[in-house]
Amino acid sequence: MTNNKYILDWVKEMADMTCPDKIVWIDGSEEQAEKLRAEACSTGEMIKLNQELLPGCYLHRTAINDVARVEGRTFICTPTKEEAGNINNWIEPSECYERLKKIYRGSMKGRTMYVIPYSMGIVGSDFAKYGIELTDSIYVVLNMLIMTRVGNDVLDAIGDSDNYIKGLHSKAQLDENNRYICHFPQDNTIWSVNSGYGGNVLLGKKCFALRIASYLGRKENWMAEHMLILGVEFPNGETKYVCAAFPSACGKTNLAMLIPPEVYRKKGIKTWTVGDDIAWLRIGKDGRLWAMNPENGFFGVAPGTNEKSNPNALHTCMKDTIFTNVCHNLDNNTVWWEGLDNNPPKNALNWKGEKWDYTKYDKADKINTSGAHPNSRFTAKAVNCPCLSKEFNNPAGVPVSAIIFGGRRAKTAPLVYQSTSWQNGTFVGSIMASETTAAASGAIGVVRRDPMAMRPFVGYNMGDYWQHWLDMGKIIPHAPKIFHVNWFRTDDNGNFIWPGFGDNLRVVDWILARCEGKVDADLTAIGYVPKPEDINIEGLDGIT
Ligand code: SAT
Ligand code: MN
Repeated sequence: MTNNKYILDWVKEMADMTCPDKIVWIDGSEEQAEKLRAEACSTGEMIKLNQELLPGCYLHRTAINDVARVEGRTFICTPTKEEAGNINNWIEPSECYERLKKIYRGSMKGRTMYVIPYSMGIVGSDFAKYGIELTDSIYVVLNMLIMTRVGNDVLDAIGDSDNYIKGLHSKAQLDENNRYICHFPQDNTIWSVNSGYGGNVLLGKKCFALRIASYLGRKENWMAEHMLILGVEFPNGETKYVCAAFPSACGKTNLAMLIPPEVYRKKGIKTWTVGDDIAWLRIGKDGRLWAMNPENGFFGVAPGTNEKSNPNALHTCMKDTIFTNVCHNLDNNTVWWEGLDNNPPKNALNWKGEKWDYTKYDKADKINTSGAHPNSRFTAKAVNCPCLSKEFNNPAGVPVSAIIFGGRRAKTAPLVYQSTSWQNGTFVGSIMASETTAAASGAIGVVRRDPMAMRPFVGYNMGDYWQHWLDMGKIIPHAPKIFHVNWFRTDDNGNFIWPGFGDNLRVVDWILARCEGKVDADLTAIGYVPKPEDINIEGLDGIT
């Protein structure tokens, strides 16, 4: 534990308000985690899966009304509305605290409050930032143990300072009308109540590592971005890194873990995952931009993950994984989701826990007819990923050659183009748009503007965020080049034109060649576009 007076006083104050029966400090030990897993299984909060086929794996179902981030209930509580900007929801901080206190009061009665000290980034490193999450959910504890670095060493690293992010989460009654995900950037505070869904309650993720961190980054001259980090190793042994920002459920995990096409593998080209969702970017001593993944695991979308689309993700989630809202195969006590294979289980429960009849599946009504919820997830450990970069635990991160923006666009946006400068690249990021997915509640498939894939995640005014991008451009001596991609263009019959997945490396290859000045391009009104012969399509069927 700790003698830190700030922490002890704050935990007491929060406990006095929420009235838990007891308080348990999470120490990061396997022993304690195992006890919590057993307790969650005994209450039905989790189901232990077939330990021969899926060792260390569990299934959890959220409440039916609680399956995605709720952007309409997410608030940036800065002293003035102006600071939060016109894209974020805003409540004045003291008013928000008062409103939420009423909901929190007594909400943990009959429950345990868990105190989770966690680090975003390598504990003790210059780039790490620390948080403590208080929660009444074992599911949250077990997910945080996978997604972040948890334990007493974090308390040691905080020492006697008050420099940590104070997160309070209570499931309360899971009442969607009183669901609040609130951020108080000036107070280093996050309050989340009445939800049990990942993105709303794993406070180290979007709440801290993007919303609060983006605010801190602006103050401290660095950037917190919704980006994967991918390494491409060339036969000469050199590895180049790209960061790519796509909205939720647009394939960041797939690109981060891609397997090179055969022609590339034969040449000895390899790819390595550093991160699949969040990048913290800082200027290195060498004047380049360096990226670090603050997380320690993957909270990936299950549906569509299969041997072909993402074998590395599939392998990663075959052990030590918590599945959320997937389909439960009762014959062998394993899990299934749409797009895993063509063998839907005959004897199964759907994501709601009801008997499921796969023959009734209707693409137009996935929520009610699919086995797995379209936003069902796996929480898996980074160390179990077969293509994890050896730089994953390097506290300095990796140097970034290119930044890639992209969205899901059936029409309009071409496969790839390059901006003409950092300033122009900032503009390209700012005009990003994508068709909405199941990762957030609301209509699906509607084109919406999503600047830098950060629309739901900027912890302050979007205009100031763009200014911060422009300002950073002025102080990074060797800035990465900025590109835009779209894997999702369709033909007149609605079929994808580009094969995607591993073949996306062909585009990344061109991008890296551009960064090295190895390949020419045509300058157009939107930026540089490749000469057709410069995208390597060797071994690709049907593309001419
Ligand atoms: O639900 S999360 O916010 O954690 C994942 C995502 O939407 O990108
Ligand atoms: Mn994300």
